[in-house]
Amino acid sequence: MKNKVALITGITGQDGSYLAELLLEKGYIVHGIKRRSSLFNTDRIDHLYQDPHDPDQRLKLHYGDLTDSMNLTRIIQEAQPDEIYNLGAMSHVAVSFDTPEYVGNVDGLGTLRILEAVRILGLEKKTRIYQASTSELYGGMPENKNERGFYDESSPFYPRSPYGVAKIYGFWITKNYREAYDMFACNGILFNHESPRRGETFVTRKITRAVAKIALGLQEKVYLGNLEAKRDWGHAKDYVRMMWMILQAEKPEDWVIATGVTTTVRDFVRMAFEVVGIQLEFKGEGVDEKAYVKACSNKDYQVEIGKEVLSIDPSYFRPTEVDLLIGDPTKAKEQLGWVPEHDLRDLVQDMMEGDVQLMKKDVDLLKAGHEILKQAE
Ligand code: NAP
Ligand code: F7E
Repeated sequence: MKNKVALITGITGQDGSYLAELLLEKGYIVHGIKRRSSLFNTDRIDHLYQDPHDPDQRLKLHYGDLTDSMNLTRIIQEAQPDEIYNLGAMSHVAVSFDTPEYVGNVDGLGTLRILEAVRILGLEKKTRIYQASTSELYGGMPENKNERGFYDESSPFYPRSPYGVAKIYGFWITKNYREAYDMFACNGILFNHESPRRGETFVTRKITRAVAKIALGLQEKVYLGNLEAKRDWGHAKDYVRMMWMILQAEKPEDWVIATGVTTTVRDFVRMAFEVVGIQLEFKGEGVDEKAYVKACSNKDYQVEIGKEVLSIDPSYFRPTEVDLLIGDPTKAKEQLGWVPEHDLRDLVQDMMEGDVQLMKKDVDLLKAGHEILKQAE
């Protein structure tokens, strides 16, 4: 049987890397678009791309950018994909306030460029399209939750950042092309999902990296912004499985993917420290809130009792914040049979294990450096 062909924009990102793994396991030929950068940017997919000269290599990378229509059209023409997953985006909400025009171009118009290229090439009936929509569309407006207290497929949108506003264009243009041209184009409205491959400046990964470093004596404390914010955090591995399921559904539709549980940033911090046996005590309020070590039960990670390990830096506050997100994945569970394999505790454990291993390499390097210096003396 002929291999199915997929094209992933954003293949070098967290989700793109897990999705590429999944699709290769399923026997797909996977084309990915990577940006040119002055440093290597393929760390997350290098393990999938051992020998680029092997003609049987099923992962094929193309240089490209979502701001370049001609480039996108050429790649789609060459690949003739059965499925396109449009995951490429400037995905950082806080940064979108600094680069609003760029975000509009990439996250909003970029989606249009993909849809229009498929149409121009006459592939509307062949190519199914997944658009990476987001819970940021809801903006956390409390009055827009359903009667059970969740955001679902029928909740109104009220984006609260240039990122959310750009993604709302992506959402509606996808829906419009589905209706106007009868294309199999779907939105996955995904709530936050994390993993050991999460970008280092998103709050979960910033926390797990900092906690690992603090436990190993490599960092004194971490500075965060709004600890009250609540997010519905799932594991990226469970969410990329849903992206594929959405494109295998009978009809093109929009789907909410979430866990249905919401947690504060403060509690995520607590859980991450608990993985390394450290209990915290939070004291103070607002910008004066701090966290101190209350108990330390793991002999491998001895941090002094009473040590201050967290402070607030107001520069991380956003001009407009999304206070609380919680999603209702009932439709995806009932109609597509989605069963997530990870809960928040597993997720924190997985991320902490990844970062402790990573930071231990730094400790080993430091020790090796000291050894060499000692021998040279
Ligand atoms: P990510 O780790 O930030 O990855 C984004 C990817 O997009 C990277 O491969 C990046 O390339 C690429 N990219 C950025 N600008 C581009 C451009 N101008 N042209 C082409 N590619 C570009 O994001 P993620 O967490 O994997 O998220 C995947 C998608 O889902 C994004 O669209 C995001 O907005 C959306 N989403 C994410 C979440 C979440 O919680 N993770 C939730 C809902 C929706 P570089 O590697 O070169 O930077
Ligand atoms: O922030 C608060 C911050 O940057 C989460 C993206 O994948 O999910 C992600 O967007 C919360 C916010 O993710 C810090 O104010 C506190 O309330 O990890 P984040 P996000 O903004 O929710 C959605 C669904 C996407 O679609 C996006 O692409 O944590 N927070 N202190 C902090 N956030 C950061 N980054 N850094 C802090 O120091």
